[in-house]
Amino acid sequence: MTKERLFFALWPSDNIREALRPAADAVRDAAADGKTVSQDKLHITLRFMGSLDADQWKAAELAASRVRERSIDLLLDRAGYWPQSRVLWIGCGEVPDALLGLVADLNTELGGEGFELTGRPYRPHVTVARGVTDCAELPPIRPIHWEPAHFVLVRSQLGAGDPSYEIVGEWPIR
Ligand code: 2AM
Repeated sequence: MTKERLFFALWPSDNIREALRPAADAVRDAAADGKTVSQDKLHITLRFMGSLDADQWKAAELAASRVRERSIDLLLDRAGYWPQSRVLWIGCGEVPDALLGLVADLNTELGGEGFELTGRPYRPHVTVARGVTDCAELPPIRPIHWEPAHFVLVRSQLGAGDPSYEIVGEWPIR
């Protein structure tokens, strides 16, 4: 049975992507090396699901459909670098409780469908470059206000180059 690599995410609108571009470029300039994430692929992962078969995919969708709506006000106002994962990112200086609530809700519903939570504590971020081994001091970010209207399920296909992403499900947040 074929399996698909899937993850839940907040997917920026075109306007937010436009606003993210100069910020991402400025942050990217601080990196000594690594690979830039293209503008159309910028996102915030809510939960990485890994490879799911068709039944698991359906169960994940069912869980998502049970997530309560809420309004989330994100202020993307800081950049960061995680040397261990070699990731350069943009995120929130203060992560809103509503975002953590959404992720907690999603995880609870996924738990009810048999998906166990593994891995590190959740730290929401937009990855702007990968494979960065060193970087200079990061510039300040001109804050970007983002109120996502929905969250999505994304299919990721790995290839020789960048992974390709396809939105395969969408649920309202507010
Ligand atoms: P990242 O941007 O910090 O690399 C698709 O791979 C998305 O899922 C990416 O945004 C990635 O985060 C995130 N993700 C979280 N856990 C992952 C894992 N174990 N393997 C691959 N991607 C993961």
